[in-house]
Amino acid sequence: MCNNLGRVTRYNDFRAPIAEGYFPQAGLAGSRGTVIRDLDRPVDQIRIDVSELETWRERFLQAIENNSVVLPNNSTMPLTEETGIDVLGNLMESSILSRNRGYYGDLHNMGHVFISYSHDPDHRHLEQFGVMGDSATAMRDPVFYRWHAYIDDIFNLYKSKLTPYANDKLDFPGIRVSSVEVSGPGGANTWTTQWEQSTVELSRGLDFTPRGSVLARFTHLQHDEFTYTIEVNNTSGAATMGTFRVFVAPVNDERGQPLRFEDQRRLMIELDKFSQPLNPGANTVRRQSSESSVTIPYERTFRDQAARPGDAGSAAAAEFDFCGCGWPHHMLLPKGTAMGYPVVLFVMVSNWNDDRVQQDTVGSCNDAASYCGIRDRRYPDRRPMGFPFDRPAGAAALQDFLTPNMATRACTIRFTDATRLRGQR
Ligand SMILES: [Cu+2]
Repeated sequence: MCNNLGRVTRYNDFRAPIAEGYFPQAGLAGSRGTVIRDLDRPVDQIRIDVSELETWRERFLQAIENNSVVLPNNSTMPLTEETGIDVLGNLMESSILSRNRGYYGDLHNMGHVFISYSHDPDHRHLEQFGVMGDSATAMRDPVFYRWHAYIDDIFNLYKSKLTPYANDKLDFPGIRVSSVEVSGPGGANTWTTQWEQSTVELSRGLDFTPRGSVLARFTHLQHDEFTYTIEVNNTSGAATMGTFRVFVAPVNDERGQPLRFEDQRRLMIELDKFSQPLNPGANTVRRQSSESSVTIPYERTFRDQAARPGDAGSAAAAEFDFCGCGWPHHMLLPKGTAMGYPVVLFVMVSNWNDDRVQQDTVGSCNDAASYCGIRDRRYPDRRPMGFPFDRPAGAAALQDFLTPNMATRACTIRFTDATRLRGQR
């Protein structure tokens, strides 16, 4: 939206041409108008019809409609408010955790596979899979966002069947958030972004043997680091612990009209989540953007993959890979615009005693736990991912949704179309 694009049109008609087909050798124009087709590629041991994908989709939607899933012995298991989303997630991202792989198939991943072979479904052109077939490259293809918009929509369909959170689920009696603001080089409540040019060593990733180092220079988005300041009044008379949940969302739609809350909540971006002791009385909580629970440091996003220790599949290799999980920190904030893109900052303090998960959290690389969880442990929050925006609410506007333990602040993201070299100011 900062680039004057509309929201993504979901890809939900598997018989329709994909208008923005992407073929790396030819760029965006390469395979415009491709339709996914029945796959028969013995060389990849893949033989599956598009109708199978449609059958899985129908069964998944039926599970949402019935609020229950069919098990392999043909009995049904209800989806509960506590674990329903996990059951559906495990059907969608098919693995041994799926309750019925034979029946519900492998919808999300096979969508990628169908699209990635749409240019050569029967291998007659001896082509390999396209970028959608590998999670390292899928985001290059515009259809990635259309496919995921549809996956999101399916889950939202399930969430829309749940009762909106009542005040007892949202409020934290005795805890009042009187204000939230951000400060940084742009001043109060103005975030600043620009381009940054970096150099990465690529020689290890090439399939020819270079004589020396191969340095690639690339330009990417970067933001100036900032600080949240949150004023919290604890009137409960005792010290307590709060979970701080920080989000940002656009204010207007593509036409510049105010977003309805139902649309805005689905555009909420989680920026951070952390727990913090709250003394009786007034508390000023400060938090640095670099501490975000959704991101990993720049250095880890671009680290040398050849440094992976141990053999493939070993504990050391798995630990290395887990440490690579997390949103790239340089992309924490949306790009913004030169004029200053209007957004709303949201913070909520929920009761940590209701949120916490009892477990020992040994291990490293827990700094992006919001998106990645903790390795070999339970997800470290009893509330659903995206809480409190994971389900529809009755409110017409964000302001009507707020309970006293929440606060918002109108902010802008100001983008400067200039490039600075990494490591220099
Ligand atoms: Cu995907």
